[in-house]
Amino acid sequence: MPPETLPGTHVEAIELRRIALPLKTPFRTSFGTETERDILLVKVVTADGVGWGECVAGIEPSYSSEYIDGAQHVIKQFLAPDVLAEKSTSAVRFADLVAGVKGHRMAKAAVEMAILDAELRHAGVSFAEYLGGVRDRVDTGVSVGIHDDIGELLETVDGYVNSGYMRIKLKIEPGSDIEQVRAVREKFGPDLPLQVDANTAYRLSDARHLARLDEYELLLIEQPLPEDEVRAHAELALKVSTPICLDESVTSIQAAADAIELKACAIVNIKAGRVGGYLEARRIHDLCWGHGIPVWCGGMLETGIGRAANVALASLPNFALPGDTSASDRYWATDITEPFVLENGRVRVPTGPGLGVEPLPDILDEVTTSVETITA
Ligand code: OSB
Ligand code: MG
Repeated sequence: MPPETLPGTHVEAIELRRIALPLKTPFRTSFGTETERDILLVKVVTADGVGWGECVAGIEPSYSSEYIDGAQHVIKQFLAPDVLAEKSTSAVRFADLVAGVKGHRMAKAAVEMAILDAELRHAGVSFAEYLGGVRDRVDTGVSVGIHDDIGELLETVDGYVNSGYMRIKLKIEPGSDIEQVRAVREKFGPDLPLQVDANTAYRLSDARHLARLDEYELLLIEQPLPEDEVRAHAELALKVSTPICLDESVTSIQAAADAIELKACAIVNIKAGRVGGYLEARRIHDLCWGHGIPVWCGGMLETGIGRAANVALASLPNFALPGDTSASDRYWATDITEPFVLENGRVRVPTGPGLGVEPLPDILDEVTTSVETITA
């Protein structure tokens, strides 16, 4: 379905709902530990039905500059009034409509996603079909938080390998890197697809240290250096043989194009929230494809709402590596939608209209901590 065929819709109200969901196990990265997620869901109420979006901003501005209260504020004060003032809005026009608001990509992505869901539900078209998906299941990996104890790390990885996950990603930071990777390689052997994610925890001066990872034949090292140090990633790439993948640095298609041109990355992690929405995510997919740069779908510990859209995105042709699109039970005791399940290392792409999943009303009520509704 070509993008311009979206019907457009009149948004009558925007509901901002906060939910609290405890993670099954704490998730530790180089920027902190999360034990419970506080998530902002966006529901647009239109003349043609509703649409759902999920904001991936964290409680604190530690992955990027965005955080959940800021996202809710910018939606309420700036994005929602722009949308509610329009007679007819479409996801394809949303980015231009809110171009006067700089940044706040996670906030924008959540609203665009809700509008897109409403339009696609009304049109009877799934996210995957609209975005250009080519498979009905996506290869799935799992992101493993930092563990202080190597024995516990090996146990955790063993559990995920036995569940069938197709690759393991280890979160790393200085002091928890080489030994952990070596231990996992020794226990699981050379055939386990393995990669690491530093979430900006290193400096270019660590190049020789990071080159010690080379002997472990990792698929990639994700975002070793700070977000705005794109050129330094290009220098690092000359000093390590492990392919470099960017996450935090790729905030837009322009940033992706510059990083590719500078040879700062050989692989790109695509997260719709980070780049302002699923439409920009698709453009980055296409750009990378044209440059022979494989991509994979990142994750931000989403509920079934965000996961449905991520899995649809991951069904596009240049998603060549397993994504952080793990099954619901990797994160939650009870997801807010029908759970996504792992089947032979893959997760099924929803086929119903729009996201193809909805929050289950009873569960949603139970986990809701606040609701505010904005009208014109
Ligand atoms: O860097 O990919 C990341 C979670 C929160 C913030 C940043 C990241 C992550 C993950 C989790 O790695 C991936 C997932 O959702 O399974
Ligand atoms: Mg990452």
